[in-house]
Amino acid sequence: MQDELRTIEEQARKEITGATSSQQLAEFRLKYFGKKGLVTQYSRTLGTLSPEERPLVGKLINNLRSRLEEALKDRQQELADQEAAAQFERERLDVELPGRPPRRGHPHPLQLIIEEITMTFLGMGFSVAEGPEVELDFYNFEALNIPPEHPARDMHDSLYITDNILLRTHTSPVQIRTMEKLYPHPVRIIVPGRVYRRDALDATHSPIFHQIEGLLVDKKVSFSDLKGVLTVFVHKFFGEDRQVRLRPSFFPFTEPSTEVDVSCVCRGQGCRICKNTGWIEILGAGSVHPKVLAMAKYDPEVYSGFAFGMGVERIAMLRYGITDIRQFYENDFRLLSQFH
Ligand code: FA5
Repeated sequence: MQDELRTIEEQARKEITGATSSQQLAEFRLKYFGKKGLVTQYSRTLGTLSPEERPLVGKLINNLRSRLEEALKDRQQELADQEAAAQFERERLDVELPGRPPRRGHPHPLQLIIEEITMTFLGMGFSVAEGPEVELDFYNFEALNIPPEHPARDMHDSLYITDNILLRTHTSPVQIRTMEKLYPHPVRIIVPGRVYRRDALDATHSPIFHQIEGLLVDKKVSFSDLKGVLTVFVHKFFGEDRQVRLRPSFFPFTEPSTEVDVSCVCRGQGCRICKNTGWIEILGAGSVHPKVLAMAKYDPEVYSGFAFGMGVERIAMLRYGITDIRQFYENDFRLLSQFH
């Protein structure tokens, strides 16, 4: 019997060591210690033994049982440790793996231009004013001396919402709104904003674009003040070596009116940007029309002023050498990520 028990123990130990899961260990327990288990069966034979043999064999069986239990426990622990180590390996985080940094946002090139121009005028004592993009016909046209049948309305192909409400075609209505608010105080504002026209989209036109309006109203403001302020702006924004040229023009809300050119980077040599003229048009301007002052209750006999309006996209195209206005709106990261 001793030999038999030794064989059982050897076999059992092999099975314990060979078990690779707790499931297999459970099966082992059943096979050896279950109701019909191999070791259990030996315990059952004790009754058939003589009283002398019984305690001896009983002890052998008990010892075998506890040795196997011990081995089983150790193997169980080993398997649990292995399982934990494997899980740890599976879930391991490589804390030294370089992260994926989120892409940094940055201002749109048009926003950069608006900020730079705004800062230049803030430095000259102007402040920023705003007005609605959905505007009354009165502010967009009538108060600016553009009555209903005036041909100047054709210059602004408008997007109407109702008979007398439209998307503003320029930032000039903010001139009137601000004068109404500030009367009788002097006015010195710039107005960056979005404007809308029924223009077809092409390389230099967009139905939605940006303007920056300027308005200065006070006593004894002359046309030469306009030229002075615009010259300072051009020197700051384009460079000290650039020249300013005023050409006569027409706007119903300014009198006299002018179109302002800046000398081209080619210094008059003639290039593609200036179409070989040596000059680039950057804005429209003029002395505020007496009728416009009167609309906002400023007495034209006492007050005078100047106003100007520039297209932000056109200026941004000049600054960055962009030849197609559509590039500003396409959100192409290859273009946008070049601006910081
Ligand atoms: C005006 O809108 C006047 N309100 C400007 C002004 C203000 C004159 C104050 C006098 C006193 P104009 O329609 O020319 O003017 O437009 C001004 C600028 O807007 C143009 O020089 C051009 O740079 C830009 N612009 C006009 N239409 C478009 C367009 N469809 N897309 C992009 N830019 C445009």
